[in-house]
Formats: sequence, structure tokens, C-alpha cells
Amino acid sequence: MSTITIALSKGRIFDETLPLLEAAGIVPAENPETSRKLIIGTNRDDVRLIIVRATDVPTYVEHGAADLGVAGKDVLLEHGGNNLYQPLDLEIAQCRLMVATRAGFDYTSAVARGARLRVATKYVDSARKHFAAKGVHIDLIKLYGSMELAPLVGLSDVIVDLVSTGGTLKANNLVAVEHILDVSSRLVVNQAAYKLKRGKLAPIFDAFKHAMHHHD
Ligand code: PRT
Ligand code: MG
Repeated sequence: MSTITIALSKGRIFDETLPLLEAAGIVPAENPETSRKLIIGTNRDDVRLIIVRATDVPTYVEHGAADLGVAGKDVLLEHGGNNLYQPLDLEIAQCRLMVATRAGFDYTSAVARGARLRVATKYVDSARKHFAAKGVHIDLIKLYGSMELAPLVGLSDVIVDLVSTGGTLKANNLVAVEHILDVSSRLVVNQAAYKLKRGKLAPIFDAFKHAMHHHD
């Protein structure tokens, strides 16, 4: 019997994938928020979940340690998404990748006069591409979290970060000044598994598609 391993991250991706899994008849045996287990069984003997960091999902799937996973477009762009099938935009965990600054910083003028910008972000590839396309010269400062702090303590002029409600920016007296791209989470599938486990995977993909809010 071939087993299906699904890589998910805790938090919003797990929460928003849960109804899709249920539609496919897959119910996790434990809640990863309260369990310390990294391998979680399901009601199906042939399906298990592994709990990994959001940024590690593409890596597990690419190497075949998981057959499928759910990852944000932000994560896939930074990872490169090489060797991964991306059959479905699940339209979950939606947000926007944006440029933000301190409320007092005149971004438009800084760009207009060709100033060199210090950009703090976890999304270095996406940021580099965005500013290169605008012809803006930047110094990139790689961070792993709490980007919102950087402009407040003078580490950077701007940040590139995800925004959903805008509450975090507002709470830190920051403003979004530019939209880079819309982000949602995608189903990613290992290429070999896609072919070899097609019989088991196809019904899961179909169930996901039908459970989405709107589908073709
Ligand atoms: O949190 P952790 O460091 O463990 O890992 P992670 O941030 O990589 O994972 P997680 O679960 O927070 O995010 C997983 C995926 O959810 C991301 O890759 C995105 O595709 C998606 N997503 C959707 C978001 C958000 N919305 C979001 N709002 N990821 C992060 N945020 C953060 C954002 O970085 C900012 O700090 O939430 C804050 C802003 O939220 P608002 O609502 O205040 O605007
Ligand atoms: Mg997070």
C-alpha cells in the first residue's frame, strides 16, 4: 500500500487547509497546535501529515519526503519552485506583498530623486526583482521576522512584507506605499509522486477543487 505524506505548516495554512482535507475525507488524528508530534496520522491508514516550517514545505516536497504540500506564493517565489508541480491555487491564506515605510518617510520623493534605499525583508528575491524593475538602487538587509521593527529603529528605510488586515503596520506607525503582488497558497506536488501515485492523488485534488469557494 503506498502512503501519501502531506507537508503543512502550523497556523493559518493548517487551519485553512483543514476544510479541504475534510472534503477529501481526510481528518487529522491530532491538532498540531497542541500536539508536539511532527508526524500526525489521519483517519486514513494511507495518509499522514508532517508539520514543517512554512518556508520548508517546498523543500520536503521537492525531495519527495512529502508527496504534496501547501505553500504560499511568497515562499514559492523565494524557493524557486523548481521541480514542483503546482496544479492548484487553493486561494487560502490570502495577503499582499507590499512595500511599507515609516509614516513620516516620503517614499515617492526618495524614489523620484534616485535615492539609494535600504530595504529590510525576508523576501530578498521578490524585493530585488521589484526594485530592479523600477530602476531603484537598493541595499538589501535580510531578516527572518519582525520586519516591521526595521524602519522604526533606523535599520532600513523601507520593508517588503506581507500585509493582510494592515493591523500590524498600523500598530507600528507604518504605511504601505506600494503593492508588489497578491499572495495565496498553492498545492505543490512532487513530480515523481504526481505520476506514480496518480490513482490516489487525483481524487484528493478533485475534492480540494470542489471544496474551494469558487471553481471552474
Ligand atoms: O510565523 P512563522 O515564523 O512560524 O512562519 P511564517 O510566517 O513563514 O508562517 P505563517 O504561518 O505565519 O505564514 C504562512 C503563509 O501564510 C505565508 O507564507 C503567507 O503566504 C501566508 N500569509 C497570509 C501570511 C499573512 N497572511 C500575514 N499576514 N503570512 C504572514 N503574515 C504576517 C506578515 O508577515 C505580518 O507580520 O502577518 C503580519 C501582517 O498581518 P496583518 O493582518 O496585521 O496585516
Ligand atoms: Mg508568521
